[in-house]
Amino acid sequence: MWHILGAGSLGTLWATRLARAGLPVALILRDSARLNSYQQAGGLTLIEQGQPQHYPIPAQTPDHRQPIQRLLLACKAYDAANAVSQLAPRLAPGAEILLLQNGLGSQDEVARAAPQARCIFASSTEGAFRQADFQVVFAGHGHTWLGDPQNLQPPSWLADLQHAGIVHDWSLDILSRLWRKLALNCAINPLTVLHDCRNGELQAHPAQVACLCSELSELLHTCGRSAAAENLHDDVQRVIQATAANYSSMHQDVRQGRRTEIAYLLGYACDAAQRHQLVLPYLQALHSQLLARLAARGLPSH
Ligand code: NAD
Ligand code: KPL
Repeated sequence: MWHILGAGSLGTLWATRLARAGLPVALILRDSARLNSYQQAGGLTLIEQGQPQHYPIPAQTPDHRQPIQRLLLACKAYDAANAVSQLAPRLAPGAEILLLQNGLGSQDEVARAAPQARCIFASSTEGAFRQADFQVVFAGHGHTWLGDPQNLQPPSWLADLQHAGIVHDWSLDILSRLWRKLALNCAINPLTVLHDCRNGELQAHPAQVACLCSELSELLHTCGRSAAAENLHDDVQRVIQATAANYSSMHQDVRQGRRTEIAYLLGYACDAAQRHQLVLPYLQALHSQLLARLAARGLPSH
């Protein structure tokens, strides 16, 4: 049984694909009010290439008694540890938790909240967004890397993902993948918020992007993640071009007045620099400017 916490964008994308492959799935929703709304909707809808498909997947609240063997955690990084603490009494011996959160920091918080479970980290380039409550658009096909820094053996259920058409690889160095994605997000997302622009418009600010990439590379080397620093600037420029017409996820969050994952992206990078007594003036200034912008919009700094 796949227990999936969070019926947002990625939770829906995973739940619907696993369910249509005939695998047993149960959604865990926040509370009984959310469960009632879900029951009124009658299930999840996934929209692919404009075609909606409905999936009446069973759902429950966190206080349900069913033991959990395999949990897909599909909430934002800032909700992850609390969500897992709530479910801790239900985790069966040998339980596994698959963490879909972007950035770094939440993985350690979850591991502390559920020390008895095996935590498998994921880094995904798939894209999905909520069109309405319980209706999600599969916006960008991509790839998901999974890995466990403490146990390099892949879990047996990777075959389920294959069966469900979830394109993935088992990574022997998932932390480098997460650091690389964090660096990409730090080089692009905050600047799109500060310039209030699409990713492609950052091509008008090449010096800022180059400075950031240089400091981020220095940070990656210092943190022992040299592999994640390789050709960072080229890759950032490639992503800016490839996603030129898009607004970054952080830009979308800020525009829609939603809390951002800043503490797990730029905040995490600045904390890591401070821990290593590394002075990265450009990154730190960017962090301060971003915090000021969020505060001006009444959004939290963490
Ligand atoms: P989302 O906001 O669409 O969905 C999160 C869901 O979790 C929400 O429905 C929320 O109500 C639910 N939730 C939070 N706490 C809960 C709790 N205690 N119990 C039950 N439900 C709870 O978020 P998302 O876009 O799916 O993103 C999830 C993570 O995946 C983020 O870290 C994000 O950065 C990452 N990510 C998202 C995408 C994407 O395209 N959406 C792509 C790559 C990575
Ligand atoms: O992942 C992204 C995001 O918007 O969060 C990209 C497109 C890579 C920009 O950083």
